[in-house]
Amino acid sequence: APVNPPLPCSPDPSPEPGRRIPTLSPGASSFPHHRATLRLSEKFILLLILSAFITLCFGAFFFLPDNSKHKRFDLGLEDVLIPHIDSPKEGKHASGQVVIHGQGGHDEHRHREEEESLRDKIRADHERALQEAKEKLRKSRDELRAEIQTEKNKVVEDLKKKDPGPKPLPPVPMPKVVGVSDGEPPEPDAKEKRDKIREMMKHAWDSYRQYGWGHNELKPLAKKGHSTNIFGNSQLGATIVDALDTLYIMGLHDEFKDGQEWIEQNLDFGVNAEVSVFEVNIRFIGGLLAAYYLSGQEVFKLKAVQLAEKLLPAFNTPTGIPWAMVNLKSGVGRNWGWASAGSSILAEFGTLHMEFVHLTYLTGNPAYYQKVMHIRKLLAKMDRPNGLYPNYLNPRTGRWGQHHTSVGGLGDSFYEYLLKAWLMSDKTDTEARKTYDDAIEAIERHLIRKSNGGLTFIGEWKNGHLERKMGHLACFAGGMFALGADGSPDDKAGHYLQLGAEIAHTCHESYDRTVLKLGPEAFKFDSGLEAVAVRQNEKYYILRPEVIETYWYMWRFTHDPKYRQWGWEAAQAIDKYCRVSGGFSGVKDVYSSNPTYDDVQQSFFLAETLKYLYLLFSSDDLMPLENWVFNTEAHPLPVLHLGNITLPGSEPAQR
Ligand code: DMJ
Repeated sequence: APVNPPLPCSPDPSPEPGRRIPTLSPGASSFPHHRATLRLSEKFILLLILSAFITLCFGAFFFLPDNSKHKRFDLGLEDVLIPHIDSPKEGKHASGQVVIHGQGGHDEHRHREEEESLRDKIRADHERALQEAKEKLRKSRDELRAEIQTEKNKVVEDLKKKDPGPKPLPPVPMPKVVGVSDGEPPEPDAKEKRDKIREMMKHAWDSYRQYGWGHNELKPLAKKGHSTNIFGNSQLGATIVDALDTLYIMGLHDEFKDGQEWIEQNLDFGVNAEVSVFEVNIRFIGGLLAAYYLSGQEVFKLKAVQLAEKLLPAFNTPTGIPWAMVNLKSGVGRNWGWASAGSSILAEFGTLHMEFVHLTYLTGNPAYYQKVMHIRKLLAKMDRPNGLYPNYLNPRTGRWGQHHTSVGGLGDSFYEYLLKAWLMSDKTDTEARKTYDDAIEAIERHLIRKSNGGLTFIGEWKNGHLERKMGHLACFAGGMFALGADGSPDDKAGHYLQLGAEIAHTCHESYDRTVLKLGPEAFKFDSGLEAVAVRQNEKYYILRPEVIETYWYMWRFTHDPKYRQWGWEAAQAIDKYCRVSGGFSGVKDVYSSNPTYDDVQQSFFLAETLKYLYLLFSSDDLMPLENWVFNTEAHPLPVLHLGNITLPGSEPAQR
C-alpha cells in the first residue's frame, strides 16, 4: 500500500491512464505532492483548533457557575476573611451601615443592608466559636471526653428518633406455648442427676463467658475464643445463640439475660463472612426462633428474620437447590471444594424446612416456604437409585453426584426433617410423611443389617456396595425411628419402636466397648469387629449429642430405666474425661486411658448434649413432644396447627 496516498483534493494526483503510481519507500517523498499534503494538513489542523476553541467557548458560557448566584455569599466570606477595603463606590457610617454612593436605587440599598446583616451574623458566629474554643481548651481531658460522649449520645438518640429501625413484623398469633414447666422429676435420684447436668451447663457457659465471649466457640485449654470455617471469618457468638434455649429450659435466667443483651447489642449479620447455610440455619435461626418462642422476646424474632434474609441469595442457582455457603455481605454463594462434582449436600439443603416454615409463619413472607417446597418438589421428580437418595446433588445441572447414601453425615437430617415437617404441621403435611416412609423403607432394605454378634447397624451405600460402618452421627436415627413409629404405614409402629431400641443398644455398645465409655466417631462391623473404631482418625469424641438424643427419645416413648442409666454413664464419662478448668473439651482417642484433648468446646455441646441429658432426667411435662418439635440442633419449635392456618405462598393442595 502507498505510504502517502494522494488526497482527493491534491493537484492532479491521478495517474495517467495505464500509468501506475510509483510506490514510495518509507521516508521518501515527491516534493510538490508532499507540499500540497502539508498545506492541506495545516488547514485541517487549523480547522480542528478553531472548532475546539468554539466548543470551549460554548462550554464556558453554559457551564461556568453563575456568578450572580454566589455573589452575596462571596461578599460575606470575603468580608470576614479579608481585611475590609472600601471600594470607591461605598463607605461606612460609624454605625457600620453600608452607604451606597453614586448611582443605585432603593433595591441596591436594600441589597447592601442584607449583605451587612449577613456579615454581622457571620462575625457574631465567628466570635462565639472562638469563645467556645477558648472555653473548651480550659477544660480537662475528662470533662471534654464526657462532653463528647453526651453529644454522641444525643446524635444517636436523634438518629433513632428519625429512623425507628426495621419495620415491625406483621402480628401473628403466637402458637400456644405449652410445657415450659420446671419439669422437676418426682424421683430424688433423677433430681440429683439433673442438678449435676445443670452444673455442667453452668461450667460450660461460665467458661465461655469468661474466655470466649462473643467468639463462636471456646478453646477450653488455651482459654480463648475459637471458630471454624462453617461460621466464616466472623465473631457471631455461635455459642451464645446455640445455648440460649438450654439456659432457658434449665432456668438459668441470669445467664439467658446476659446472652440476650449480647445479641441485642452485638449480633450483626452485615459482615463479610462466608458461612455454611445449613449450620447457620440450624444453629442461629433455629436457636433464635426457639429463644423467641420460649421467652416471647421480639429481638430474637427480628434477628432470625434479618439473618434469614441474608441466606436467601444462596438459592439463586439454576435449579433453586441452594449453595452450601453464602457470603453474608455480598450474597455470593458456592459449594464446598470437597463435595463430589461441585454438588450441594443432601443433609444441608434438605435441612431447612422447619425453620423456613416458621419464618414464613412469623413474617408473612411466602419466599421461605416456597424455597423449601421447591426443593421438595424437585427431589420428588428425580429418579432414585434403589429408592435411595444420594448425598450429592449438583445445583447447576440438577443431577446426582456420586451415588453415596448414608443416614449418618451428609444424609442424616434430610430424613429427620421429612418426619419433623409432618409432626410440626400437626400431622397435616402428609406429603412429607409419605416421602419419609418411602425413604426409610429403602434404607431398611439396603442399609440396615444385623452383625454376627446380633447388633443392628446402619451401613453406608457406596456405588452399589454396602460399607459395614456406622458413624456416631447415624446414632440419632434410633430416636428418629421411635419418633416416627406412631403414624407409620401398615401399622408398623411396634416395628419402628423396636428398630429404635436396637439402634440405641448398638450405639450404647459403641460407648461401652471403649476405655473412656465415650463413643468413637465411626465404628465397624467387619472382619470380626463389632461396634469399634479401627482407624486412628475415627477414634475421637467431640462432645457429640446423637447417642444421648436417642436415649432421650427412647426414654420418652418407653420409660425403660436403662436409657437413664446409659445417659448417666455418658454424663459421668464426659465430666470425668472432657472437663477441664476452662470448660469441656473433645478427646482424640476414646480407647486410650490417657487421651489428649482437641481443645474445642463445640457449641452443640451446650445446645444439644447437655439439653438432652437434662430432659432425660426431667419429667415428661417439660417440653412435651405433642407440642414441640426439636430441630436437628435440639432447638424446640412449636407445632403449627397448619390445619387451621394458611401459610402465605402455600397452595391448598399441599396442605
Ligand atoms: C449438630 O450440629 C447437629 O446435630 C447436626 O445435625 C449434626 N451434627 C451436629 C452434632 O454432632
